Amino acid sequence: MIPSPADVFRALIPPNRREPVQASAAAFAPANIALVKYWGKRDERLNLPVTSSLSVSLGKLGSDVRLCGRQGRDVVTLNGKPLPDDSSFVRRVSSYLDFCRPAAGWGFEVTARNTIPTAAGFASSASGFAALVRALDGLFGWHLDGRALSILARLGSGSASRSIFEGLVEWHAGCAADGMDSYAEPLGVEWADLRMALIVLSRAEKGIGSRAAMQRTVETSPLYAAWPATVHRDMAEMKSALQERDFTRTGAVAERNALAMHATMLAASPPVLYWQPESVRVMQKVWALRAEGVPVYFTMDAGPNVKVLYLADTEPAVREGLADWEFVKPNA
Ligand code: 2P0
Repeated sequence: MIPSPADVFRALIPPNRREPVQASAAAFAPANIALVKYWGKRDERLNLPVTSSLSVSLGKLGSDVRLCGRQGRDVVTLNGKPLPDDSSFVRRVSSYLDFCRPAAGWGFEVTARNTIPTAAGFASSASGFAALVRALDGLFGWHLDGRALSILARLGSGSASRSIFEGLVEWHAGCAADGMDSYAEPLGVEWADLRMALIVLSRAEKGIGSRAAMQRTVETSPLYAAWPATVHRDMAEMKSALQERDFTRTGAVAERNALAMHATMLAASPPVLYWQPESVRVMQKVWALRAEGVPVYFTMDAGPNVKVLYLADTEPAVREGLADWEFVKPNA
């Protein structure tokens, strides 16, 4: 029988660690941007992906979460604003917290702060759930290892499995029905000069969330059949490019993988289009810079903003080329 998310929690959390060991706990987790994307699930309840994926974390850009217990319902504050109980975010967080309430009537006070624009395709659910899992680990004294934390974070949001770690991270798709082999881990490659900048085009909430868009793509896009093989090939080439610190190949694979993902979702019915005219202008500018000899590549996720990939020594040329737009550099 396929386990429920509650069964996964029960399997991973020691039975004698169901009560808080401290009054409150806080944790940070970085956002991450995929260089080879996760798009499509083989199991919706456990957030098990069709394919593996690979990301780079964004250093100090991410989510801080502070947690403490309280009597009664959950109270969630995001970026200084208390959220209404019936907001979709609170409902999602509360159903996740249901897996670890010590007793009925036990609530949580969750104070989350994102250092990255929320819900504009900058992966705040990934860093948010990863930070929440780390804070729960502290509050209850679970002392879980990275693999277990990654599995628990995945139950909140697939890409959160990768935000448990810093740097270059691979999320193994796994094949087990219970998902115990679907977790992220560091790739083991350090590349200090690799840079990713965020070009902020819109801080507005996106029209369709990635969860629904992913499902629609899997169910209706005639191009989805080609996606697993595309990712399989891109993962192999990306890993070899990263191991060799080959920037041209790394950038080329990241860019083509992102474009293939967007092409696949464009073919869904109704189509899923996250690009704005300004997104296309940035992509064309990146291509123009490359034609002038500046090694710079882009990737895009489920939102209109564009992320650019370059090496530290070309930063002046990249900043100058993209000076028309707001340029957010992690770790700056
Ligand atoms: C990624 N994205 O690999 C891909 C690329 C967006 C585009 O993972 O339903 O919020 O919570 O598992 O992780 C966004 O999807 O989806 C995402 P759920 P998630 O980063």
